[in-house]
Amino acid sequence: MYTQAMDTLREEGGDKPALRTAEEAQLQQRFDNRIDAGEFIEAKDWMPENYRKTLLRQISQHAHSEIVGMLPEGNWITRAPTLKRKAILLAKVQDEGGHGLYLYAAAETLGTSRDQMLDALHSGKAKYSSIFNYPTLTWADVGAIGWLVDGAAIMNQVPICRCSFAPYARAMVRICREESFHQRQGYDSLLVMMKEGTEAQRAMVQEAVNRWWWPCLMMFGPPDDQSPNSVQGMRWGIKRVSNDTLRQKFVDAAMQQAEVLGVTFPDPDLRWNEATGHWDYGAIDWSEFWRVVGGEGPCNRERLAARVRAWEEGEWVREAALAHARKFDLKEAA
Ligand code: BYC
Repeated sequence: MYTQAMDTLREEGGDKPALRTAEEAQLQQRFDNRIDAGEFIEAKDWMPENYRKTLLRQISQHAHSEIVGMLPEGNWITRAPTLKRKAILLAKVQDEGGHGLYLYAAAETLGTSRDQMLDALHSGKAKYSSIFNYPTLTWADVGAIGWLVDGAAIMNQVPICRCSFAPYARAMVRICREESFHQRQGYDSLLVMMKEGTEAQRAMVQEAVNRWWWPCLMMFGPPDDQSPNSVQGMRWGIKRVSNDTLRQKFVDAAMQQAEVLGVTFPDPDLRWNEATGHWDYGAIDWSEFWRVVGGEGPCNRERLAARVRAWEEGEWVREAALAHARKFDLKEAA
C-alpha cells in the first residue's frame, strides 16, 4: 500500500535507481507491513533512509522551535506585572527549554548529534516555526501566545503523540501535557484583563489578538495541495492529520473561546457555515508566510542573533560541565 517512490535507492551521482539486494527488499517490506499495521518503529529498528531523514527534518525543526520560542516570551520575564505572573512565565519558558531537550534527544536516536543540529540552526540552515519571528510588543502578547500559539501548537502536536516513530511519540506525550497548561495560563491571563481590567487593558488584549491571529493560522504550514512533505509524511504515519484539517479545527475551537473572552479576530470573512459545520475564514497571505520562513520576517535576524550570542556566551558553562564530568569519571575509575 505504501509507495516506495521516495526511498528508491539511487546510484551515486546518477538518476537510475540502483538495484536493491534481496535482503534490503525484505527489510523494506517488513517496515511497510509494520507501518500498515500501525506499529511503532524504535530507533534500533531498520528504517528506510528517507524515513530517517524526514523525521530528522521535522524533529530538529520542532526542537529548534521550542528553544527559539523561549525568546519572545523570555523578553517579558523581567516586566511581568505581578509575582504570580512572573513565576508562571518563568516556569513556562523553562518548560519550553525542556521540550527542546526531549526533542533533541529523540533526534539523536536517529544518528544526528545535538551539536550538529545546533550548528545547522546557528548557521541559518535549519528551520524553526515562522511564529517566533514576530515581536512581543506588550504584556498582552504573552497571554496571546499562550492562548493562540500554544493552542495551535497543541492542535498540531496531539496527533504526533501517535507518530510511528516511538521516541518522538513518547516525547510528545510529555510535551502535550505541559502545553495544555501553557495554553490555559495564557487564556487565564487574557480573561483577567478582559473581565477585570481597564478599558486600556481590554484594548491591549484585542490589539495583541489582531497581530497574532494570521501568523497563528500560518503555523500549520502551507495548504494541503501546496505541502510537498504531506503525502509521504502521512503514508509513513509521521503526520496523522493534514495541515488544512488542523487549521480548521483550530479556527473552530478559537471562535468559541474568543466569544467567552470577548475578543474578535481580524477577518471579515469569518462566518459559520451550516452546511460544513465549520467556521469559514478568509484568505491567508501565503506570501508573508514564505517571506518569514525565508528569513525576512520582522524578527528573524534578532532571534538568530540572540541564539548565537547565548551559545557563544554559554561556552564556559559547557566547558565547566565537561571538566566536572571528566573529574567525576576519573574519581569513579580510581
Ligand atoms: N514555520 O510540506 P510541509 C512550539 C515548512 S510550536 C516554518 O507542509 P511538513 C511552541 C516545512 O518545514 C511550533 N516552516 O511540511 C509553542 C517545509 O519545509 P522543509 C513547532 C514551516 O513537515 C509555544 C515547508 O514549509 N511545532 O513548538 O509536512 C512556545 C513545506 O511544508 C512551517 C512543530 O514543529 C512553519 N509554520 O509540515 C514554544 C510541530 N510550516 O522542511 C514553542 C512538528 C511548514 O521541507 N512539525 N514549514 O524545508 C510539523 O507538524 C510539521 O513539520 C509542519 C509542517 C506541520 C510544521
